[in-house]
Amino acid sequence: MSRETRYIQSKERWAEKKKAGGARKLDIPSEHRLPPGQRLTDGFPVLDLGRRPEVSTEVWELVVNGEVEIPRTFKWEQFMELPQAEDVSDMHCVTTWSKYDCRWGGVPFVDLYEAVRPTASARHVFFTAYDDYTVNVPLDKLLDDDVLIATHFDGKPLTLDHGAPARIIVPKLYAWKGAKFVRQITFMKEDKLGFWEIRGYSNTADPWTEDRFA
Ligand SMILES: Nc1nc2c(c(=O)[nH]1)N[C@H]1C(S)=C(S)[C@@H](COP(=O)(O)O)O[C@H]1N2
Ligand SMILES: [Mo]
Repeated sequence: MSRETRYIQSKERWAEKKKAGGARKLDIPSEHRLPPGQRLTDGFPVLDLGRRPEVSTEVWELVVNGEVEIPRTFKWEQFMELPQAEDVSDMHCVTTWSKYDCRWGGVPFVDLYEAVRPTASARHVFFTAYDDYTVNVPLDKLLDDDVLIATHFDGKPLTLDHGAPARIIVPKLYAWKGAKFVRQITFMKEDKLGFWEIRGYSNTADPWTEDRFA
């Protein structure tokens, strides 16, 4: 599938979800829902590098640059003017916990994509966070209709523990692929490994094939 087709399909699916009233509980039978080697948790574990940067929305900026026609630096108010959506998805951490029915709210990645217009040569995306965490994701994976730059969880602004003011959610990949406290999104021609990828974690990170380590 071409990138353009992927992007258009994703936009259409987001529109359908919005029409259907936004977030719904996923109704997948549980035996098909938990990836191999995972355990279901009721709580909401916090995983980070031991640093929780307190960045208020007054000073927060999101830089979007690299292989794009329109590089942008969003202040909070400008970012909130982008289209907003809610979506419910499951979260799978490589340390083996999974959490069902996470209700995230924020800006669909496809809408950010549309705002900055990545060039035809953009293939990879590199995320940098306010705690200096970094992570890389292929652009294709980010065009799905469940990828968000989330600012809300369960209808409330993100707490610091969970990545305030904004974090990336890529439900189909292990959760380390989604940067909390996101500060910069760089579109690139070539791939570049992030914090955990350098330390031996898988670059593809597919929970369904237990693709944990490289
Ligand atoms: N900036 C930043 N983002 C991050 C991490 C981190 O340490 N720093 N940890 C990752 C990992 S390993 C997981 S499982 C999820 C955890 O999100 P949570 O703390 O909201 O459960 O965030 C991911 N994003
Ligand atoms: Mo994780």
